[in-house]
Amino acid sequence: MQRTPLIAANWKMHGSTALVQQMSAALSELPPTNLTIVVCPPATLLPRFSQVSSFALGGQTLSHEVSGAYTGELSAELLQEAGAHYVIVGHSERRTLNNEDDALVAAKLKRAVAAGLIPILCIGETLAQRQQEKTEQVLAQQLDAVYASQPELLAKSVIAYEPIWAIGTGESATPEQAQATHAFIRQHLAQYDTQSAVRAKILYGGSVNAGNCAALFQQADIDGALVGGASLKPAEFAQICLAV
Ligand code: G2H
Repeated sequence: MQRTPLIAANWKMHGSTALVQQMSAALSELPPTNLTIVVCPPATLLPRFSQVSSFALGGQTLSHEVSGAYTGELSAELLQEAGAHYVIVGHSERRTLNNEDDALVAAKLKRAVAAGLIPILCIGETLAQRQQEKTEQVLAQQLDAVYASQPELLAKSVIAYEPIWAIGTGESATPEQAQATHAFIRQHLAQYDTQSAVRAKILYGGSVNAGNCAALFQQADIDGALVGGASLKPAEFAQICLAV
């Protein structure tokens, strides 16, 4: 791993004040390293984290608008006020369940960067797309939608490759599969900005756990992980952080 690693926890619509306390305690016991840890709880729990010296906080989505009559939405500034420095953008669950298309994802990422949040852009293919050997085409399209017309945003982004068939299924991509896809992503990013492509952190996500993370982290183009289910178990999430 050439770049400094980053591991993010995506709690999705899970968690509680008790879990905030347990996670804070578990992460505060980790030895100091160059690893960046980001915890993305439901937005209502962000202000419940009182001691965030050993890790950063992130939102799970944001509005592409600055402010206004958008009932139920959260702006970048509101997330920041609640303590977030990062925000997940374009998670496949948002793309599927909330009909977020590539154009909206691009607008959200632009808004996040403009406000000073670091976006974690999620991209990934379905099982059918992989079986039809369309993985690279799908990922290229998702990346082009964001960076082709605004390549300067790449230097301010983190990318997360999350094959949809591996999300919450217990079936992670093999380290070799993930590495091959990460290498393709980095090569594609070079079309926008060669220096930023070398520096970009590309996380792997999809059923990462304490048992499979070490082999993933050994791959040259895997710079960390976006962890869902296993991030709800503070001891296991801490183990994943120790394995990087
Ligand atoms: C993928 C991941 C976190 P899980 O969505 O973003 O979740 O680790 O449960 O597959």
